[in-house]
Amino acid sequence: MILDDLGNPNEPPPRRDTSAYPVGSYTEWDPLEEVIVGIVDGAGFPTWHMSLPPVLPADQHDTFRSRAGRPFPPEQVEAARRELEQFVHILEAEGVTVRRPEPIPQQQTYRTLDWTSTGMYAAMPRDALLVVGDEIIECPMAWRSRYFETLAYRPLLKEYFHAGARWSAAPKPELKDEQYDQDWTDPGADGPTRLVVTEFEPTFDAADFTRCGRDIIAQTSNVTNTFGIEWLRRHLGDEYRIHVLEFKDAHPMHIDATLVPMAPGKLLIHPERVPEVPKLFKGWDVMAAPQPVIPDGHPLYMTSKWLNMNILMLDEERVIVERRDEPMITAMRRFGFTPIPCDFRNFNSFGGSFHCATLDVRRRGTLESYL
Ligand code: DAV
Repeated sequence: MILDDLGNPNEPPPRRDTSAYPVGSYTEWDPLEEVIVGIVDGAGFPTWHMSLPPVLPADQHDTFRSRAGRPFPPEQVEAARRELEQFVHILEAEGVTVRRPEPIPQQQTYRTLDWTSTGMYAAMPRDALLVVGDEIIECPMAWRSRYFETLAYRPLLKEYFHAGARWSAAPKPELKDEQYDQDWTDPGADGPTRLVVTEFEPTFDAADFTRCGRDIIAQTSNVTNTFGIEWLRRHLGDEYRIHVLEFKDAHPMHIDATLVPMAPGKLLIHPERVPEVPKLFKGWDVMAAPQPVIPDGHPLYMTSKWLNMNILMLDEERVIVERRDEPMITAMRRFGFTPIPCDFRNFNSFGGSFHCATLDVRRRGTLESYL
């Protein structure tokens, strides 16, 4: 036996099993036990700000400018709400416990020392909260319209804390003008990536990180800066390795429609944004996502059509996919998975799909190395 300086046995730390914790998730694929599913109640166009054009589809800028601070079209919100209900039923039927946030006012103007804004929604828990191991972290989001977003989850966060979870929040950003590149111009679809966030203070969205046990893959984006990634790296400590990868994406925001680890040894990639499989994933089976099939006329206020990649794993086999996305359903079967279809196209309009709409609070598993 090896003894340390104090004469205690120097053994490796115990492999922490998530079953002992109310919050516990190390990967994107361990068996899902509890999940938060977002809500579209009160969802609205945010106050216009220069952080939006770098990521919104070009044909949506005028809509966002003219409807800033007003609700999204009620019939679309209603259709998305019905799809969320279907999604919840499917998850529950598959044995997953589903939790929901509490609506907070979104169209109410709030102010800090430097600026005013209205909110947006509590539809995408994946962006606002990051679960790593037994800890749940409130993210320092770069959009002023998302400044208070985590308040919708506070009843759940308090409950998880009382049950033994570790609950933390990154330093609350100021989001002053210095946080945004005031000279930002659009590099164009093929141009070099030019991010609108500066390194003034740490900001990140959880959706710019994807978890593979001890290895966490990250990207800088129009909401996540190097300062934010460094904060998280130091906060998480030596147990985790954060790898920052670069993709061919002139307008990056969130990694979960670009690089999607689905199971140990199985990786889904965007066929254009990931022209070469990152060396880290050497030896993994890689599938390029099939072309998305969302029709051109379907409103997508905030994203590209590549939301087809934004899937949710229930375990190493079952995967939730959009019901009308036949090419993806076929591709998933061929890749060895069991697709579970769910209608979600109306929800997609608001900027995300199954991965964005969820936060996996607990997946049964232990901390392992997969890369
Ligand atoms: O492809 O427009 C979507 C990511 C949403 N969290 C895209 C990025």
